[in-house]
Amino acid sequence: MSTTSSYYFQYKGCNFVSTIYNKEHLEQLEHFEIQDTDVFVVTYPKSGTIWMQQIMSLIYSDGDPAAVQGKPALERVPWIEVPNSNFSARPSPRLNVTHLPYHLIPKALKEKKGKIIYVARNPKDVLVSSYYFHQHLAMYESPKDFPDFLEKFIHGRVEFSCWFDHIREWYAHKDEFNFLFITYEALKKDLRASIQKICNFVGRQLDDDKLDAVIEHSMFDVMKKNPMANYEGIPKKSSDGAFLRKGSIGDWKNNFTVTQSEMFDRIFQERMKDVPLEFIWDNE
Ligand code: PPS
Repeated sequence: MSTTSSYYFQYKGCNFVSTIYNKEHLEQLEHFEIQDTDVFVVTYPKSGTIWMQQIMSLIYSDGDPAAVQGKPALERVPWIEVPNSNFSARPSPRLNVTHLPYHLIPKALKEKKGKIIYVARNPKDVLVSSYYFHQHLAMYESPKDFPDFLEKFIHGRVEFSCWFDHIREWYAHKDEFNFLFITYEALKKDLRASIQKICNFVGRQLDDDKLDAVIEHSMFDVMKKNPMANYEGIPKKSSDGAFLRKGSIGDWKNNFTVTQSEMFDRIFQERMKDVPLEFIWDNE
């Protein structure tokens, strides 16, 4: 199916899916009052958002699994850009996720109120994850085919626009915030060390038993079986679609041709040449 013009609307240069978001809410959220205890996990879609919803819920409940078994992740750690996210009425500490680009975030965050955790993932795996997600979730238009989706992704004709702009803009402005940068791949390779880093950043101390519990309930297989973590209830086009799909590093190798990969690498080198970030592209 081709993408119809009313499928997205643009707000300040960023693409939003019309059936999920609205301009009035996006306008209002720029003026949200921020408290020092507020935490915002910022991701480009498919970079580890629901994993971080799980990790943050567990960190703030000292590893108590009941915290992630009684209420859907969407209610525990909402996306602030979703109109019914109820930000202002929620009690402190407010844990949030967002896919917003830097220039649409609540302005008060730039006064160094609240905390930002930016989670990045290598963009080839982001693209592949997003491709299957669009194929399977009912709320999205299905991509025509992989080459077409690749083209759209590179040019930012996807929701939340261009991956390169998202990370470049956030990284360039990171010093304006209380800011922690982590990666999906670091979470995969050493979950314990990454969780400890997050705990230090948000000022939560967990002893070894509590840390073990956070790790156990954030593992892919455990999350996949937890209906409050895996978004089981979201309508699918087919039964094989899942938020927790493969959860691996390097699945892009099963989807990109050599030519597509080399083309992507050239664009990556060009667009990221002045950004001092290293990405992990495979699981070796
Ligand atoms: S969304 O729709 O933007 O909120 O998606 P997001 O949560 O950012 O990204 C989904 C991908 O994250 C993977 N995921 C995990 N990987 C490893 N371990 C755990 N616990 C985990 N939880 C989620 C999920 O499987 C998606 O990646 P792919 O590559 O599609 O499997």
